[in-house]
Amino acid sequence: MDSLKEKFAAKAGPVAAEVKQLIKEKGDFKLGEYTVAQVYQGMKGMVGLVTETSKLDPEEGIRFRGYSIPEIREKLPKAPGGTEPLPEGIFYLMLLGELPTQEDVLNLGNNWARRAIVPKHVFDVLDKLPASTHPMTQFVVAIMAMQTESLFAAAYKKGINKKDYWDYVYEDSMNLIARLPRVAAYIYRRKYKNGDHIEPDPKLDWAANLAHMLGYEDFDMKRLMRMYMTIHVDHEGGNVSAHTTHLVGSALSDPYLAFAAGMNGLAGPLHGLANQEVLSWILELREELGGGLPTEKQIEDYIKKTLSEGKVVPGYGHAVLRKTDPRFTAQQDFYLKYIKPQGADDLCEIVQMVYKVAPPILEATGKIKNPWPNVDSHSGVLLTHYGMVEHEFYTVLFGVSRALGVLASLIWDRALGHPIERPGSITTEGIKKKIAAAEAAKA
Ligand code: CMX
Repeated sequence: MDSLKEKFAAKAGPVAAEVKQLIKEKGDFKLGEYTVAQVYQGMKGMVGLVTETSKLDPEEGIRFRGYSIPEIREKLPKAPGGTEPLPEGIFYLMLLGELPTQEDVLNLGNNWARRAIVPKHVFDVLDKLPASTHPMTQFVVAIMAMQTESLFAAAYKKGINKKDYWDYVYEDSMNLIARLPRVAAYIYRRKYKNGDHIEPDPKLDWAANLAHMLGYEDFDMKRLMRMYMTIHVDHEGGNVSAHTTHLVGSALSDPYLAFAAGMNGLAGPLHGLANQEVLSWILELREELGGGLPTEKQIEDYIKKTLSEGKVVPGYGHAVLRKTDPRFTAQQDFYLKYIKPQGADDLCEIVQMVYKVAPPILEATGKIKNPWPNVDSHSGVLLTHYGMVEHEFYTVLFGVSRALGVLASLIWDRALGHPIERPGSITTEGIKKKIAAAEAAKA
């Protein structure tokens, strides 16, 4: 058993026993009430599932096991000479609830490097797809093709004790996380670099190796990739990709099936695909205005035009957050710290201008609950700055990072013995009857 798994096993047993006791003793305790609006409008604010890895506060943003984004950027171990955290560290933190040491992240990185070999048939399957296939579709197809490797599915077929589910889910999750960078890089090089593939370098950390296999060798892109992979990992359990992975996993579908389902959700423009949409939106804005830096008034007019056409302004708004997303702020800080001192970048500057202009316009609509930017608002322009201009690929990077959070959660789901998820539903007729009965009782 690897050391991370040993530490997890030691932790999971007592937590599972505590949760069982909690359900037994306090199972009837009411956590809240919900409204007709919540039932119709995406269950916002309804507490309906337990997620151990992170918690989102509407005002303050995400905390991973209690640590905010600025705290994890400061406290998590860094690569030698590096200034941004290693994603290995946030996975360790989410899984165990403890900050890792430098040695812990090194061990985890080596563990993933040992598991990183992608079976050949996965590449064969990808090679059969038309090159025009969207990178997110290719990503999901590759994850599904890797499902042949599922240790959970194989063990379940033979017959396993419930208490051992987490062990196989752990193995599948670790293998998946280890292999995703190679798969993502293969899709990128196949689609955009004439299939000129780059072998992994097992001496590099997980995120730097991803940058290397994508074809970006400079230190700056590796630093960006470490931060990018760290800040996109998790956003508590209710977002589409996390919730879908959890839901599908609750049917004891193996981690490949569950994660692929989650990635189909991430590929939606209201969720992860927004990072691609933001870049397209900014480029269209620039093109329409003849290139260069637009004025604030021009940006204002462009936002109003977007709204008047019944479209969303991508990168703005959030289902839970009610302030600027700290993941946006971290990326803004990255721009101001590492890029701007070498010379301002036009697209990054446009993002800063939109940040100034958009919120009052969105607020003035009177219906948008959060007029502030989310994570997707800034990520594309940073990647573009370092030469990754293929914006259809951006959501795949989001997906590679998101694997760390949703799979850490899936391991916990099975360790805690969560049952199949099956919320109740109601018809509109049923709602009307309930309202009428309550009003009649009052009269
Ligand atoms: N531009 C235009 N209209 C917006 C808007 C935006 N950025 N954000 C919300 N609205 C609209 C909604 O479409 C809704 O309109 P209708 O009442 O006509 O249907 C209204 O404002 C109320 O929506 P809300 O309660 O404020 O927001 P939701 O919780 O329904 O949706 C989100 C949240 C993120 C889907 C939405 O803000 C949005 O579409 N933003 C743009 C896409 C985006 O950036 N998504 C990425 C989110 C982060 C991620 O998951 O990666």
